[in-house]
Amino acid sequence: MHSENHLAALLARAAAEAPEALFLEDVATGARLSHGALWQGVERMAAALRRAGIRPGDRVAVQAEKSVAMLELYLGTLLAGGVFLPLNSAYTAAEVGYFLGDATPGLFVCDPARETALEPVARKAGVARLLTLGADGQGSLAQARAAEAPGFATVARGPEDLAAILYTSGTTGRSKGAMLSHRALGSNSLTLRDYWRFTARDVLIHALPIYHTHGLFVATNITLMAGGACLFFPKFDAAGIIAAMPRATALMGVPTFYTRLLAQPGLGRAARGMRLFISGSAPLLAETHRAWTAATGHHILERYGMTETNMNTSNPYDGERRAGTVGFPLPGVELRVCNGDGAELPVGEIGTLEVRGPNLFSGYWQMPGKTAEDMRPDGFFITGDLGMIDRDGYVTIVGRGKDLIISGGLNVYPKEVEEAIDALPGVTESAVIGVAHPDLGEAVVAVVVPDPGAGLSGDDIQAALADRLARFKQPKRVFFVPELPRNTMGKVQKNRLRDAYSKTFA
Ligand code: MLC
Ligand code: AMP
Repeated sequence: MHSENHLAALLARAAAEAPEALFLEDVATGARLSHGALWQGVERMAAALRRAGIRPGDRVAVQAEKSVAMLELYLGTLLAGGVFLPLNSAYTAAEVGYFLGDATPGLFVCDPARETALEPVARKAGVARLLTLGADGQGSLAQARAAEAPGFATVARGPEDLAAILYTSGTTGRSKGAMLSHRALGSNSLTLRDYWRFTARDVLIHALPIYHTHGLFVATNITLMAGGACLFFPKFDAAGIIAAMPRATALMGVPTFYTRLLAQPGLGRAARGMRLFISGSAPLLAETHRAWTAATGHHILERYGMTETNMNTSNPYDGERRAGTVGFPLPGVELRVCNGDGAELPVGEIGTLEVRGPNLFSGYWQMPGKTAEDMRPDGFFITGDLGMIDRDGYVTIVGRGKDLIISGGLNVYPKEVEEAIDALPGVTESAVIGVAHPDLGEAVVAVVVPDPGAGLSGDDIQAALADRLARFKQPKRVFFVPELPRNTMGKVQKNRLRDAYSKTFA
């Protein structure tokens, strides 16, 4: 099935073998979908995309709510030879405008409710077509798909062709589109399926968003490749997940999932029949790992990945899942700890993590200079994460060399928030930091120097940012200071600010 299309062939193999097997139960509606029925819908979606003018290599950008139709759009884009480009549904129109202008998609798909707001943005960015897709099955793309028949003639795509572009913000300036090939996605998902022993008997609780690597590629691709099923939640819902556990075998989540689930009654009983709990995208506190074991008897399996690299390391399936570590490099992935010059450091020393393998991206979209900066000549990618490898081979992430906040598993680049705040009238300058937060891991905090006599309040700042930055990037707290601490070079000392505000959410 779809044998000429590298990634689609890997994803659709299980459906060809057992088309009647359940792929998904939509928790919101109770609707159930088999693997075979999924791919029929995907073929109809691919036909609609072709009719909308999508040709091989065209980007298909989408900002929509999580739905089965959006999964069909992802897979339909692959069949049509296109490049899938999902955007966080929290992005403001201004943010969406940047991505559309940079990626120049052949088609932009948005939620029907946002069409009026986003149509001028898409037009300004020069996007050829705008169609809509609602989580409730409404929208012009849903109608176009309904008018098509299954049996699409799949477009041939090789391992090095692009399957997706996912934007990741940069420490300096603009967001970068990570180009992900059929090879990178296919090889990583196969490795993970086998490493974590996913089979057709698995039922995954899928409560992650599908605009990021974790929910889209790790969770969805593995379920497809295993021929397993998922319980598809529109978004995270602690009580709903507890209720679903007795029918499920596995859960993938960010650490916030686990801290929230720990506060739920009935967790221990519900988790009894589960096979596997996986955490990633942000550091899982060792204390959460231990509390989970105490409550459920299960050891959470923590793994480490990035948009650019897919998954790099994982704790073992058998053997010790060591709290506070991200385990071992996955089969086929090489990982080394280096100093700033790329020289490898001895066991136990802390340095920058560099990785190499078939899982790596193909570069940043239209940014060859930036791509070259982040790659070593021997093909290792410089992650910007700081870590070490211990004598037993376990990798521990101890911090980040890049100025990055991870809030509830979502990345926020302080620079972007600072630029938005600094542009406001009455602001001299600002520094944005991540502060420990019991629910989100880290929360965004802004420290602002107002112009003399400006009389600004935190609410003024929040209100002014509302249509500029997605809600999750907006500061949870704003503090005003007469000046920022600087070192002798004039650089803002963020570590001093982080210390000063460390108890904000304690
Ligand atoms: C929502 N809000 C957040 C937030 N999520 N604020 C900060 N950080 C977040 N992550 C805000 C909303 O804007 C809203 O603000 C309020 O919190 C409640 O919104 P909600 O929609 O009810 O939140 P909730 O559904 O509870 O979402 C929290 C969450 C979610 C943690 C469940 O953010 C989530 O699913 N995160 C996972 C992200 C993810 O998939 N990351 C993987 C990236 S891939 P207000 O003020 O309006 O009330 C990657 C590579 C790898 O990193 O290794 O995997
Ligand atoms: P993203 O750019 O959204 O793909 O986020 C990737 C970043 O998330 C990595 O560079 C790490 O900083 C972080 N990350 C992912 N998994 C883990 C983990 N298990 N522990 C600590 N940090 C993680």
